[in-house]
Amino acid sequence: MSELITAGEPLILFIADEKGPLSSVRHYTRYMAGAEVNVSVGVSRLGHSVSFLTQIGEDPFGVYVKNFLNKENIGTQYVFSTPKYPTGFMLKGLSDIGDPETFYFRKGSAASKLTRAYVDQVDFSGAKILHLGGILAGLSESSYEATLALIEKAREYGLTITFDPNLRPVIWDSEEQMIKRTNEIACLCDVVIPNAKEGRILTGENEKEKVAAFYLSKGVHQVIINLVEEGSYTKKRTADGSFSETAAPKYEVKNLIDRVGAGDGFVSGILSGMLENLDDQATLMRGNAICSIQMQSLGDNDGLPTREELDAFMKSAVLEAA
Ligand code: KDG
Repeated sequence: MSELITAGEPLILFIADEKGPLSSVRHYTRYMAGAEVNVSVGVSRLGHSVSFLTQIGEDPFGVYVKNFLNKENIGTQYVFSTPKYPTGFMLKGLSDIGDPETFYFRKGSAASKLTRAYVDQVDFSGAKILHLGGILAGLSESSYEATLALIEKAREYGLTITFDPNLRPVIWDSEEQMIKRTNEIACLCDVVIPNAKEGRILTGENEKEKVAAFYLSKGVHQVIINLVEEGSYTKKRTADGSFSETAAPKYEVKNLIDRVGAGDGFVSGILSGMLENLDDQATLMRGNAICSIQMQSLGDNDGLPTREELDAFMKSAVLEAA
C-alpha cells in the first residue's frame, strides 16, 4: 500500500491561450487539475508513493485522467469508472495579476457520485497519511458521506488524517452549509491546513493564533496556516499536553504567473515533510518553497518540483521576511 492515500475530483483544465473573458476566448490548451491531484503530483514527484480514490467517466477525459495519474506514478487501483456520468472539467483565463477567472463543469460528474461503498474497497493497511480536502464533501450528499467514511476507516487503521478546507463557495448550497460541514470534517482530522482567508471565513477570527486555537480547542492535533505573503505558521499540541508554535518566512516569487495550485503545492511540501519526519521548521520551509515555485508556472501542477529541483531552489532562492 502507498504511504499517502487521497481522494478527490480530477478535473480536465482548459487554460485560455489569449487574454480576455472566458466567454470570448477562442483557443484553449488542455492541462490537468483538481486540488488533490495537484497534491498527489507534488508528493509523488518527491519520491513518495500515493494512491488516489476517485471516479471518472468512460469518456476521453477519463482516459486522459488515468494516463496522467499513471505518468505521474500515482496509484490508480482505486480510480473507478462509469459510463453513466461524465468526467468533470473547468476553464481558466489568462491573467496579469495571478488570479484568473475560472468556471467549472462538474455538476453531476462521475466523481460527485462517489459513495461509502467505494471507500470499502480501499486497502488502508500500511498507509501513513490520509489527505482530504473540502471539495469532495461539497460535491454531493454521497461524496460528503464518502468523506466521512474515509475518515472512519483511516482512524480504524491508525493513519494521520490531514485536511485542507479548499473552500469553493460555488459548489455548496450556501455559505452556511459550506462553513458548517467543512468545520465538522476539519474537527474530525488530526492536522488542519487552511490558508489565511479560509481560516478567517471558517472561524470568524482574524489572527492566526486565534484561528489555530479554534481548531485545537476542538481536538485537532495541529493547525498549519499558509499565510502566503507572510510565510506560514503552525501550532500543535505536544506529547506533554502543552503547545508549540513555529513560523517560517516566504520565498521570493521572481516571476508571478498564476497563484492557482500554489496552496496545493504548499500542502504537498507539508505532507512530504511529515512522511520524512522533518521538524516543523523544515516542513514549513519546504511548503513555502513549493508554494513559491508553483506560482511561477501556468498550469495547476506543472511547476511542482522533483527533489533535485526543490533542493536547487531552496539553496539559491531568496527568503523574504514578512
Ligand atoms: O487548488 C487548485 C484548484 O483550484 C484546481 O486545480 C481545481 O480542484 C480544483 C477546484 O475545485 O478549483
